[in-house]
Amino acid sequence: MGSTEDLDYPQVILQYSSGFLVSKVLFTACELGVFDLLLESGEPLSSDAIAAHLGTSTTGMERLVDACVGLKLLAVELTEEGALYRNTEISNIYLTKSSPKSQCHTMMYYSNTVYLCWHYLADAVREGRNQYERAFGISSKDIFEAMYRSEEEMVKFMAGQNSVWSICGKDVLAAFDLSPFTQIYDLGGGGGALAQECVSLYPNSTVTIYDLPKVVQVAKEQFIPPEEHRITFHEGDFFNDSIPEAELYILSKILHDWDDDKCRQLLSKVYKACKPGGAVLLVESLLNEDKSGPLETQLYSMNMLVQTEGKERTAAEYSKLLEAAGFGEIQVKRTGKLYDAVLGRK
Ligand code: ASE
Repeated sequence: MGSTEDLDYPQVILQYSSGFLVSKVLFTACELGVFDLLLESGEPLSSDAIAAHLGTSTTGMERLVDACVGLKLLAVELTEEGALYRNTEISNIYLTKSSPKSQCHTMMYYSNTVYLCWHYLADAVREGRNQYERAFGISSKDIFEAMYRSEEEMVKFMAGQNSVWSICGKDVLAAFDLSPFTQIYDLGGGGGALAQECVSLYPNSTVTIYDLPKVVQVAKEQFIPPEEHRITFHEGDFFNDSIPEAELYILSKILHDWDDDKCRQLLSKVYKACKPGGAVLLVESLLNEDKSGPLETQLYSMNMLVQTEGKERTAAEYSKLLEAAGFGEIQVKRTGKLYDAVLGRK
């Protein structure tokens, strides 16, 4: 147990209370294209030059880049011409739009959608439900009707969801040897970044992205290159339409959107469709058994409260859901990164 000497408690509380300020600085620098400009320029720039290029005020930009230096997202050097700013390695890799590991789309989704829902966190806790009605004035009867309320919102969500797989995709797919399964369905596969990681890691596999028709349309047109013949598509609603037979079903960040009843319903359907000897792979951020952490997962679970009908769960909770649907030989692999893997067999 930590004693009061281990941590400067007032300091910790003040840091926590300004956490959202940190997020907004990061989001704003991304949104305005500060990191993109400093990558493209190839040389350090003054805050006035950054402001001029991006069409912002000089007074605002100076404060934004200084705060980014404080966060170690930028580095500053004092020269005769004044302060010059450049990207750090982290921002070059994760915060520039052109980087293969870019997280900019996640930043935009958090800044423009998630952030607005979190304004009503107290209401969400009081009522135990998501906050689309308060945040956006729309019904939340069907959460994906609400989440995909415009094509723009849907594309932002798909792009954001895609970007995490450039960081954790390999780990969750290599957690188990999936090479015996060649015929794979990615249920709710969205923009298909995980499917792309899957066919690259398992060259003999073909992955079918099963998602709502409007999602599949956009995935085909904007996310999956037409020459990728190992990825195919199936338009449908996995609660109301049939699920075709396959050897492996991937449910990546699907069960966390739904309550236990809906999860059992979906898993039973998957079990019936699954070939004997086949399996289901759950990709989720796992809570500790006593729910004492990881903090990131606890926060994601709060986000599931404000945005969905689901929650983040422990490995035992997912195992129970899988067993209730008929799956056995359940194996859990923690990757040490944000997302983990649970495999159940038929
Ligand atoms: C969902 C995933 C997410 C539904 C809504 C969501 C994410 C953000 N909003 O299945 C990605 C995970 N990030 C967080 C903060 O939960």
